[in-house]
Order: sequence, then structure tokens, then C-alpha cells
Amino acid sequence: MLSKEQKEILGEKVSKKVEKIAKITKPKEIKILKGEKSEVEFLIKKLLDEKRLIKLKWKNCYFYKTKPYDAARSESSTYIATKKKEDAGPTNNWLDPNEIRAKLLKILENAMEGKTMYILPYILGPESSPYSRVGVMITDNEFVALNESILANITQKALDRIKNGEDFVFGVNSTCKLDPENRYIVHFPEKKEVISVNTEYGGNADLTKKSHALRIASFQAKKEGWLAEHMMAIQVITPEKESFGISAAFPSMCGKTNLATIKPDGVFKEWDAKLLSDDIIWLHEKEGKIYAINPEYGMFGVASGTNEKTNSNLMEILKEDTIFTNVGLTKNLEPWWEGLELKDEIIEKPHPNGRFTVSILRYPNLSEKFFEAYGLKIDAILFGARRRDLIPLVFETYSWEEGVLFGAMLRSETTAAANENSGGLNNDPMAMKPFCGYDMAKYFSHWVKFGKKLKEPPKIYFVNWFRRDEKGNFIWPGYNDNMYVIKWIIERSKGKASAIRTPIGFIPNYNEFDFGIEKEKLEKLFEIDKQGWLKELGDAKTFFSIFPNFPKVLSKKLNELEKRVESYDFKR
Ligand code: OXD
Ligand code: MN
Repeated sequence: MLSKEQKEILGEKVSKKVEKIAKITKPKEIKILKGEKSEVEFLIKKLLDEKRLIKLKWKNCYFYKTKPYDAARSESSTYIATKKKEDAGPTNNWLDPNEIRAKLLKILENAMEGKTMYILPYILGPESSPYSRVGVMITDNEFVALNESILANITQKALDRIKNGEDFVFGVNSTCKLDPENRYIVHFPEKKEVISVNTEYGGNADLTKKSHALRIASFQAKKEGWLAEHMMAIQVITPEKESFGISAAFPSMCGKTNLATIKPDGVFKEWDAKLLSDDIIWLHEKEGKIYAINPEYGMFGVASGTNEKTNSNLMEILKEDTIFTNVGLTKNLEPWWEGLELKDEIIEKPHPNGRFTVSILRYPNLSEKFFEAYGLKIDAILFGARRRDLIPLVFETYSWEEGVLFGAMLRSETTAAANENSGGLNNDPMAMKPFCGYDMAKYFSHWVKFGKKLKEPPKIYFVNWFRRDEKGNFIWPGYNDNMYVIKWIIERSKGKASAIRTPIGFIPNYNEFDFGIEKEKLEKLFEIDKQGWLKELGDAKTFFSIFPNFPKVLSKKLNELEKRVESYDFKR
């Protein structure tokens, strides 16, 4: 139980919640973390002593392996427990909050016996920001506590704000027996609570991230008129020293981190791209414009494919102070994954969803806006997917509403980021399907409404780096070459670059705009396939039919779009 001193530190409200959980879980001791270096060192030492962590050859880097069945987000174990089922919507798993709470408390009985309960108070977003939020997370797992110490701003200041009456999110994680049959990640958005049991994997256990910063935050954002999004954001500086904020929503493992850490080089060496966020942003309207803040403090990225050539900015920081989870391991105790040169024998094979946890503060080119109260002004919004055909490299949608429609239609090839890998295409509206804490139909309406507050809404684009040729090879080189697409987008918003009108939106006039590759490839990348689009729109209608509350304005836009595709002369 909490000591008198601990109760004082936590304050009454937090103490009450903690004691309730402690009474059930019966930890050996309780430790409050305050974001100090010594705490991280303590967690690492304990994990090393218990042989759960392996020290790597890279400076201050460590290796951890989770159970193979607990190495990705488990969407089938993730629930939204609202009083009314309709409020969770048709894309979320729903449970009755009272019934599941009783079940979870049963699972938690004596779950922390002989263990330490760690309490992590945190602030999401710049401390000075009126948009920042606070929370308190509990875990009995040192590996989870260590990850959270990097991913979130763990600070006693959160407790001060709670003591001053600020609302907070309360999360409980317990490893239990890591029993996959009893794995639950349950969100109670109406109570601002999360309970996650029988898991220690990032997205399931690090509750500040997907659980608070997206699921609970999106629920609050709907009520309060802002947006919590699964998006990266960068501040691009042109050779003329103009600043452009670009945000992008791609599903997990579709290149958000790569775009976030892009390094303009070669013909783009006069440009700069500064990182704001690699995974999550919170968007607010101010004076008719959109501003983004990053609620996180660290990156939990996919290792596979990262190397000096594809991503030198990222490689630079991964060489130090990084926790690697489920990547490969060489005999010489270096981490390894697909895309890295292999100099040694592998003693541990990499999982395709092998990850790194690293502090964003160490990133060599972090935007100053990361620390500013209102964050980065967003000038263009991108949606993107992993699609071998149909979707052009880039197109500009005709209006905010059509942009929202294309975001809602987003579907992507499945990846290893979630356990449920059905193969084929997955509907993932705005890349938020696994993370929206309420009915997605209402979320679409919320996006439409948000746009109405904007004086000049940023243009919405759709991108696809993954189109393939007949042989199955990627046509577009991707990575740093994505700067060509960024440049076109920026020139469009300045009214400079010309474009070709198509039924889906504007595509670049690639006879005039240099994309750095051959014309034949560009023809393939921008080909518009009438039958393919008619099928895409038909499939979208079928998908949208699962939403009883689907916004009429978007149905109308979809019908208009379909008519345009039907009547377009594709032989021009
Ligand atoms: C992530 C994910 O971990 O989206 O960021 O799966
Ligand atoms: Mn993500």
C-alpha cells in the first residue's frame, strides 16, 4: 500500500485509484517514477540482472524479446467499453463496461504478488501547451516502464496539474501470465480509463500511446472539437526559407516513420525537413488554421528496412540509447534486421514487426515547433496506403469533403503490425480503424465539421509509394525521393505547379514536373483505371453500408465521384 509520503506526492484522486488496484493486485512494493535518469538506469539494471534484457554492442542499446504471440498489436483483444454499444460503432469490438470491469478485476487478483508496481505520471504534448493532457499509468513490468520512460514525458508536473483539478487518464497494465486467451486491452472512454492485461507488447501495453493519445483522446477530441490522429508531421523548409507543415496518415508499417525522418539530399540539398511527429498528432483549429502538436516523446518504429541508405537520420540515433524489441541478434551481440548488412552469424531471427524505442529528443533535426505551445501550422494533409495498383503516386482531392471521403475509403495491403493478418486489402479509414475510440461514422462527420471551421482548409492529398509493375517490382523508388512529391504538393499550394484534372482529383502534369524517373514509369504511376476505380467505389459503398450513421454529405460526394468516373473519357 502507499506510504504517507507517496500519498502526498500522488494527491488524493490518484492515490485512491492506485490503492484500489494495489488492494486487488497485491504488489510487493510501489514505486513512483518521475522521469529521472537514475530510474531508467535502475529499470535497465533490474532487467539485465533478471536476464530479460541483453546488452548490445551498440552504445547503451539493449535487446528484448517478447513472446512470439505477443509481438504485435492484438486488435481482437482490444475493446471500447462504452455504456451504449452504438457509441463504439461497427468497427470497434465492444464490451459492456460493468461486465468486463468485473472480469478484469478478477484477472488482476494477486497479479502483482512479489512484483513492484510502478506509477508513471505523464504529460502528453508540450508542457506549455493548452492542448497538452495528463495521465497516470501503472505497470508491474520493468520492460513496459522502461519503454514508457522513453515514449512519454514522465514527470511529477503531471501530478501537480492533477492536484490542481485537471482531468486525467488512468491506465493499468499487468503482465499477469501473458496468457493470450486472457489478453485484454479495454478502454473506458467515458471514465478515461484503460486496463490492459496479459501483454507487454508496445501498442498493447504502453498505454500512453495508442490507448491514451489515440483511443481516449479521439473520444475527447470529438466532444471538444479537435482531432487526435494516427499521423506523422514534418516541417519542410524550401530553398526560399518558407515553412510548410505537412501531416500524413498511413496505416502501420506503410512509411510514416520514413517520411517523418526524410533527409532531403541530392537535388533537394537546399531543402530541409524537420521532424514533428512520426506516429501521432493532435490537431486544433486556431484563427481558422490547423495546428499540430506531438503528444509523444519517443518513437516506437519498425526496424525492418531501416539503413544508412534509406534513412540515415534515423540510423544515426538508433546507434545509441535504444531499446530493440524482437529484432534479430547476431553472435557478436549486434541487432540485425532486413536491410542491414549482415556481418556475423544470426543467433536470433528478426520478427517482421521488430521495433526500436528511441527518444525523439535525440533526433538530429527536430522541429522547434515540437516544444511550442501551439505546435506546427499544417498546410497540407496526406492520406496514403500500400497499394500495388490503382492508386496514383499522388493526387490532390477537389475539396476538404472529398479529401475526407478518400480518407474514409482508405484501404491498404495487410502488414505484420497487427496479429490479424487476413491477406489482401484492409479497410482502414484515415489509418484510424484500430485507434478510433468511438463510432467512425461520427468521426467522419467530425472531420467534415472540423473543416468548416477553417478559413482556407489545407488541401488533402492521397499518396501511394507502393505501386508495382507487371513483374511485381516497386515502380517508385520511395524514401528520400518522396521529396519530389512533397515539392509538387508545396508548389500546388502556392499555385505554381500545373496539374491534370481526372475524375478522382488533380494529378501532376508529369510532362512538366520533374519526378526524377523515366516518363514510362510516370505513365504507369499515374494511370487511371476506370474499371478498377468503379470497383473501388463499389467496394467503398459496401464498406460504408456497415455504418448506420454514415454522413449523407459523404454519400452524396461518393455518388458524384462515381458519376465522374463513369463519364470520363479514359482514352484521351
Ligand atoms: C504502431 C502501430 O505501433 O501503428 O505505431 O502499430
Ligand atoms: Mn502507429
